[in-house]
Amino acid sequence: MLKNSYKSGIVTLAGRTNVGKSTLINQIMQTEIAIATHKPQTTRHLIKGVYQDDEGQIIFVDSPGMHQPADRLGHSMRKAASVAIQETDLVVLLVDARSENKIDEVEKQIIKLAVSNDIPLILAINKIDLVAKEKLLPLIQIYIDYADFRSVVPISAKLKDGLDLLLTEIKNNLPEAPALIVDDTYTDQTEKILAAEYIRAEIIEQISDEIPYSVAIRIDQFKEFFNEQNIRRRVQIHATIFVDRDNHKMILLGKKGQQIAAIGKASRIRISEMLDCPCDLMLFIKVSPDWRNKYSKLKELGYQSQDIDL
Ligand SMILES: Nc1nc2c(ncn2[C@@H]2O[C@H](COP(=O)(O)OP(=O)(O)OP(=O)(O)O)[C@@H](O)[C@H]2O)c(=O)[nH]1
Ligand SMILES: [Mg+2]
Repeated sequence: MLKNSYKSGIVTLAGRTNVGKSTLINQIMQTEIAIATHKPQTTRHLIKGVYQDDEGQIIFVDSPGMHQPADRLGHSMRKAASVAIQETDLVVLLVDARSENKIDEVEKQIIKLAVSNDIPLILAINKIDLVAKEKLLPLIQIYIDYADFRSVVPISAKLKDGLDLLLTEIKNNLPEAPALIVDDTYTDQTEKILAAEYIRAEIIEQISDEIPYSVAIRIDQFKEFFNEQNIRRRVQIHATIFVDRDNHKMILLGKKGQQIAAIGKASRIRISEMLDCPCDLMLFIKVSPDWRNKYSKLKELGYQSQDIDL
């Protein structure tokens, strides 16, 4: 009986920057496939996670927070987000529960893109752990007056509150269809991509001001060592951190190289956990002026021509 009503489809998590999209995909997937930080504009590319249960399979797509782009990287992030909103079966619009009682321009654009492509929307009010319950109703009212949402679900991605209901509502609004992914792929994020992203997350967390926006990571070497039983014993990673300017390099290095050492140490611990084996991590810093506006550099770093295929 279950098989007959099996639901499947692609679901894009969209919204302003910093509303908790990556936190939500990680909580649903129960593993860190997308870095989530306290700073805006953390996610730069589309990140897919395959969730399944007895009732269906959902391919979640985490998208970069919509914002007005300031450079070519920003344009590429925005393009990725808008592709993800248009080429999907359902959009979950995430809104921060602390928002003022008005719809942001960026949210209007997301709604417009979805509606003009006939894509149903679900509204998820996130971070409800941070506001008084009475604040939610007026906020929800503004959104439901503005657009047609199939459902409205208040959640706390951080505390995993409301996620079961959100999953149920998503499945209710997906087509009856067989699973799209039949092997055990659960994400398109490779170990290499995740290693680069974990290093970037450490830089975002450890370094204040605007430097994180000017940073990109390239994995130059990812060498695996196996024992006689073909079990991976160790991984050796060399990575280059690109920055815009000389003084950014100095700040990243820190006094006597202490800052980069701290970033390396914390990243190595996180990467080892993800790889489930020890890893050696060598970090290099390179100044690449204005890389965020250079098409070839963006391509090399994987920030161009995104599509939704897994
Ligand atoms: N208190 C609280 N904090 C949350 C919740 N969900 C996310 N956060 C925090 O909000 C911040 C931003 O979370 P992200 O998941 O990186 O947000 P995002 O929408 O992916 O952001 P971008 O990728 O930059 O657009 C992080 O510090 C999260 O810990 C929540 O439900 N409650
Ligand atoms: Mg994100």
